Amino acid sequence: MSADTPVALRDLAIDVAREAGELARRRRREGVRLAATKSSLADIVTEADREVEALIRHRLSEERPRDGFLGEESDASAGDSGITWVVDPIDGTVNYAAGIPAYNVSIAAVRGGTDPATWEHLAGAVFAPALDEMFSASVGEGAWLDGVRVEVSPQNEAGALLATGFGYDPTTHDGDIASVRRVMPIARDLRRMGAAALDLAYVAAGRLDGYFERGLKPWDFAAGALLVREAGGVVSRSDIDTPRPLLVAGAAALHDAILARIVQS
Ligand code: LIP
Repeated sequence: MSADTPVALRDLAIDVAREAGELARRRRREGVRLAATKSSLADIVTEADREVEALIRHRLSEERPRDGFLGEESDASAGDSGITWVVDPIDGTVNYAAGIPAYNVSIAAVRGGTDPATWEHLAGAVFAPALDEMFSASVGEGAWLDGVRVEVSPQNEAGALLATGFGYDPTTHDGDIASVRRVMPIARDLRRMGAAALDLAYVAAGRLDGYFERGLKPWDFAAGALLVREAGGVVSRSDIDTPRPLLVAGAAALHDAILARIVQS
């Protein structure tokens, strides 16, 4: 059983994310089959999502049987170690099903239960199999991309390169597009990659300057939020008592500017 230290938890997350990502990539090459739809016809789950989460769950319970588990595709289980694994087996599922390589395996270890408001982020790994890139972090030890330390980007005079996302419910799109309209005056351009953990990993690595999205699930941001914070950035969640909390991430000044433009108007 691995130690409870953040570094040991990070290293376990890296190992399991890489193994799970290789499985996801193999299944993608073999052909992806839709298993079901969830909140809407657009909210899909593939057989690979379920198989990859089962592998992750098995490997983590083998190594740390007393930990809790909160995953996108299976029932939550409370542990008694005080540590919970928060897992998105394939983040960017629609991309994955369409053959777009912007997908990842996101694994985070938190101290606390299934409520993100109680979490102390300990460690996380975001692995992008198609690009063979491993982003990782452990609290107090910085954020890393394939063994190289990364940091959020400084203010850019040309404007911020931002990313956002839209939910699967078409009735929410007008409001999200209104938020985009309010933020664009401080942006150089906008990306919509369809994988929240990758958006957050790219903010941590300075590839994106900032990111904002409403309605993310805990497994979408659990690992990526730690990456951004350990890379010197700020991640906030507001409107958490609404059905679609707002997550904003970036260097402190840009984070504040994005949040002010979305919330104040
Ligand atoms: C996705 C997020 C993305 C968001 C999608 C969806 P999934 O997660 O990564 O940022 O815009 O609506 O929530 O469903 O691919 O795990």
